[in-house]
Amino acid sequence: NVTLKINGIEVTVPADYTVLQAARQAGIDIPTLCYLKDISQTGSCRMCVVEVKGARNLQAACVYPVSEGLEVFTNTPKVRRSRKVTLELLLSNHERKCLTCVRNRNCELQTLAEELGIDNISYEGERNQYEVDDLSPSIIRDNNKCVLCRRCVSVCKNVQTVAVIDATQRGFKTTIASPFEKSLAEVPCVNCGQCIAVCPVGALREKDNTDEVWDALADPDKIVIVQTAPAVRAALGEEFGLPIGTPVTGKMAAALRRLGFDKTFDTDTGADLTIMEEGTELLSRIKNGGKLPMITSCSPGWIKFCEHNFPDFLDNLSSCKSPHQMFGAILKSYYAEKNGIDPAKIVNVSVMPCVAKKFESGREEMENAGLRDVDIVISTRELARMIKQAGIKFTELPDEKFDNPFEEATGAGVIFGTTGGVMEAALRTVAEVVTGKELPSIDFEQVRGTEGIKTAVVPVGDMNVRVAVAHGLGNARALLNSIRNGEAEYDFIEIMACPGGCVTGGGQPIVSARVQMDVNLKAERAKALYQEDKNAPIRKSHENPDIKKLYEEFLGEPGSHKAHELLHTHYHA
Ligand code: HC1
Ligand code: SF4
Repeated sequence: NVTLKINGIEVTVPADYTVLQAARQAGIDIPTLCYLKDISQTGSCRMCVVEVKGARNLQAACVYPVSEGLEVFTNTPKVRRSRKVTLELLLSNHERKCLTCVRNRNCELQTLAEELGIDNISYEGERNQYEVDDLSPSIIRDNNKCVLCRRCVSVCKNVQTVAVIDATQRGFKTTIASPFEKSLAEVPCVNCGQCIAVCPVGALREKDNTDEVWDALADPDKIVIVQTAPAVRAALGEEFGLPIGTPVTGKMAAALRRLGFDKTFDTDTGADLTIMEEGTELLSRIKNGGKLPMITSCSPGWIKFCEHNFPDFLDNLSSCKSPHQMFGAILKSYYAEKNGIDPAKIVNVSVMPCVAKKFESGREEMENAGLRDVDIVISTRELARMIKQAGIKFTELPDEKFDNPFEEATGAGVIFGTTGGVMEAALRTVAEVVTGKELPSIDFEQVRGTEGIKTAVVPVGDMNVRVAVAHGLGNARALLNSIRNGEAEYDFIEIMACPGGCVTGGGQPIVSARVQMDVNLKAERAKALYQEDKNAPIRKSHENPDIKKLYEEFLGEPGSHKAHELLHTHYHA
């Protein structure tokens, strides 16, 4: 530890802290813009400048290390003037359409303007004009609102190792763009949306599909069925002021009903179905000398990353469609048949924590008998917007259940939404199916937690199954390279494109850099899901009564011909 003085007050902090962290501990917020914990720490935006005793120039607090006896001043006239000039210059080249901006009232630039007391912009001058890139099915980039913080560049390059965006040109002409000014739709962007999640302003946003949902809801000829992904319930409440990590499953079901959906189902049911199919596939690959390791295929950002960067692993992908696609296919077949509904009248809407799901649902593989498995995908943020637009007071809603059938999915289904969850759900089922015996404990702690790559050897009957879990594409790349190079061998791998898994997907509520200094988003949201799992009356996918019935009445066995027709696909180069 070291002791320093901030604004004359002594504070003792760990020796590896920056001045920014030390001030935060002392209860003083230093404004930041380009800084984002674990992602971006360059001091380039100059918003966090402070005076350091003995130093001639102002110093960037986010990179300035603490030291014994250091004296720092965060609020002198010189500091305030410098920050204000920096911010006014930024604002003068910013399209200030706050009222119609998707980030209105959740914008770090707006907050800074308020906190720094900007009441006039004295540098009104020439402004760059850019065309909005809206060709991607998932992401819209509007450089007129970009503040050049480079947080998106950093997450895309360093965390995801996709690197399809970077700063181009110099000086006043600097922009963030893809090579040759191409659209994100024309480069190997995987649609993960992590760039949206880190953007402090409205320069990056999801493609909004809520109008299509409103239109379907208003059409008396359509039967509009909604399903919500496991991770949505762990974060939707944040949009309505509830603390991070508050599960809102019951209120969410109530809100969806009030929005006018004809049926409200839970993607967790699809997740249980996926486990039945994927578990069967794994056992068959192990027994019959099929391609190993088998790798999970529910994360569409990961699938696209694999197609672009690891085509030699495409046969390792499980042939299972992702849970919401499987469930969509079941709704337009089994459910339609059973209820005498013309499947062509069904509009399947998926609410996902993910923007890559918008891309996935449009893939040619994702259909049956000429009907799309899923028709419209909206993100958690878009659902929150719809609820607000409908004037529904979310926090005052009663807790309601999903609709019948598929009313109650299992705890295994719900943990799909966090890294390690698919693996744990699969192990619960595979181990019991193989041995025919109940497991003494179904908590696979080895694959939980936010470590980038987790590995374990799990006894399943008389086999030892070697498993690995990676989240974030940089970790996936490292794991796959170790297999390519012959340094490691596994039987079964879970990969999720987003760091943290779906709970921190690119479609989830956006949390400011300041809040993220103190809160581990991944862990807090995951807790909500583990809590729901723990309280679930049924915690194993193969014990889900609706899924059992689905096999009895319709699909036959897991891996049956019919199951393959509806629920599986093949990704090829
Ligand atoms: Fe996910 Fe999945 S867990 S991919 O992370 O397998 O998006 O939540 O819905 O489909 O179930 C996302 C989450 C989600 C699918 C499931
Ligand atoms: Fe990079 Fe993902 Fe953003 Fe595409 S969506 S630009 S891959 S961070």
